[in-house]
Amino acid sequence: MYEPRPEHKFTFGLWTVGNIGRDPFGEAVRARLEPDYVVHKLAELGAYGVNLHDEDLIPRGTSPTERAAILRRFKKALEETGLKVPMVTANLFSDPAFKDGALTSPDPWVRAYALKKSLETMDLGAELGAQIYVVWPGREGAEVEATGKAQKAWGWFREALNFMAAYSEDQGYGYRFALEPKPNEPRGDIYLPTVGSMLALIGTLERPHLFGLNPEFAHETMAGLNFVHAVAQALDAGKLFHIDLNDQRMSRFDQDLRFGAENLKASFFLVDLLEHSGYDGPRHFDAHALRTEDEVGVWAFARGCMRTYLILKEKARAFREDPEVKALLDEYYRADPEPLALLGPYSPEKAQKLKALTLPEVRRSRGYALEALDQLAVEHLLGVR
Ligand code: GLT
Ligand code: MN
Ligand code: MN
Ligand code: MN
Repeated sequence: MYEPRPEHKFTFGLWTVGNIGRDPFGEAVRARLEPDYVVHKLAELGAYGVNLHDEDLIPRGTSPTERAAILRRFKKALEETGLKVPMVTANLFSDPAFKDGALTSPDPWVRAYALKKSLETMDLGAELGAQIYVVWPGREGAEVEATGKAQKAWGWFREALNFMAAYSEDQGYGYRFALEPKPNEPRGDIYLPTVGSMLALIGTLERPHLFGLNPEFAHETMAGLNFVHAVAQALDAGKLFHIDLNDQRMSRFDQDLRFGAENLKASFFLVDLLEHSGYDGPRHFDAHALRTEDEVGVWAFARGCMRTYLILKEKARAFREDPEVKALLDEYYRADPEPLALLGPYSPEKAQKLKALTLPEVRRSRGYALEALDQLAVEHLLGVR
């Protein structure tokens, strides 16, 4: 039971299980894992796919012959295991050129280079069968307001996204672009901090239907926001194109913890939402093993992410089928026909009737039984129901 299988659509990035444990204070604690080795290990563990940045697979400065050899080995591993590459993304944050932004650098040389790198990553992804292209604007932000860049950055970013979508159409790649918000880190403040800000930007693009979200648990949580609500909003807008699952404590640096390691209750309701939403895209774990771990710990971490998801999925099913939960929810959403007839689309008659409406006093004194409902959720989570 709770054995991960490809049909569960679990994916990891090369950069996640391949994380070498560097942090701002300490050097690497683990050796780099070869991409084809990662593919074999992930397949053994029951994952569906592996995602990558251009540079995770082809390090900067690789010669064309070396590039071809890496690609050959990687594709062979994919063929042998059946693992997919559903998503690719360009690394627009490591190169020193990107220190004051990539697609929103004040230097047009850098903006052009970031765009070139994005187009080449789209070519690479198309060769590997990727359908989703993530844009994480980690360096598109600032620590200093004196430049006035905050007013210009939107235009530059929009222009780049429009260019990329047009290129994808031109080449017949069929990408769906998933934009990933984050409030801060590595920049002091990132221009596109939340799911809501990304959704608003999408409405201003030339091909909005090609753009959606790649929300990350840790990123909304860092800002003290409710990730379940953010995902629900993206779903409501038809914009959940991809999702980065991990865990995080609020108000800290980006921890990218094992899924469910910290906020079990929020993870439970997130899985509940995803599993009942009709979302059928990848469940991507953008997390990494703790710096304390060796390679054994890395695979324990990866297996743990997937098992916790499957356990929570089972608990969410049991919770929704619990007769006591159902009874409480029936009562919670009970809808009298009288007020219902006054809601919905506008009509002048309804407006008249609404103005004559008197709220029955019992609507003020009623309780919503949320203590009982929430306790049932907790008891399911604790495994006593
Ligand atoms: C980086 C970041 C993630 C993004 C990745 C995509 S890279 O690890 O912390 O949140 O999803 O570029
Ligand atoms: Mn993160
Ligand atoms: Mn991260
Ligand atoms: Mn992420």
